[in-house]
Amino acid sequence: MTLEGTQLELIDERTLMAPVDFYPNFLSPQEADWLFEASQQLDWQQNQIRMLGKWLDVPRLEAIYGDEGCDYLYSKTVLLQPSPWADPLQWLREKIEDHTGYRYHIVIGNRYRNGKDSIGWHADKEPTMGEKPAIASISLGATCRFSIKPKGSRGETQHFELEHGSLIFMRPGCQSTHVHQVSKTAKPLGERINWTFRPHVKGARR
Ligand SMILES: O=C(O)CCC(=O)C(=O)O
Repeated sequence: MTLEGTQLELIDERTLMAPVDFYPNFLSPQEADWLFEASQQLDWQQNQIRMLGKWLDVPRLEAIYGDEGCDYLYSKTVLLQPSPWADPLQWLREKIEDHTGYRYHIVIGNRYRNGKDSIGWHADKEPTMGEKPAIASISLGATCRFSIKPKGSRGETQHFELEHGSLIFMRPGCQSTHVHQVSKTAKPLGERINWTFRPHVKGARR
């Protein structure tokens, strides 16, 4: 049996949709304001990454909180060592766990100071997260454009406008099939803080 063109298109559209769930109003405006202000007081670092034989500043500030011993190494050169959970992040962790039904052991923060800060196309595939991690990502502050596309050349890029208080949930398997980014923009853009909640193989059992 052969499939007609329209049937094939339908199948492609369905299978290539990014495996994410988007909740624009996950936090109330009051919760989002409180978390944004509390996040600004936390411990932010300017890390360096080794690329093409050079050490370069990561184009954003970073932070990590989490269970003891849950170190996180990415791009083979940037080692993040978690501080114990800060109260506002522990509150957010429990809210996200209740909502998504998954457990998270670390949270990595990205602080984009303006439109020149960014994160390039990547998938989060570090083995310390285990196989097929669920990743929950919270946005605070300025709205940014989050883009996601299938790996390889097939399928379209999808864009989400991540507003203050929104949650985008990347389902298990998403990191194997898709890459994502937040690109630079020439438009004037205020500060934005993003928290990605992730599992870790050394996480505390709760
Ligand atoms: O800032 C964002 O929304 C994306 C962050 C991200 O892609 C990551 O931490 O891996």
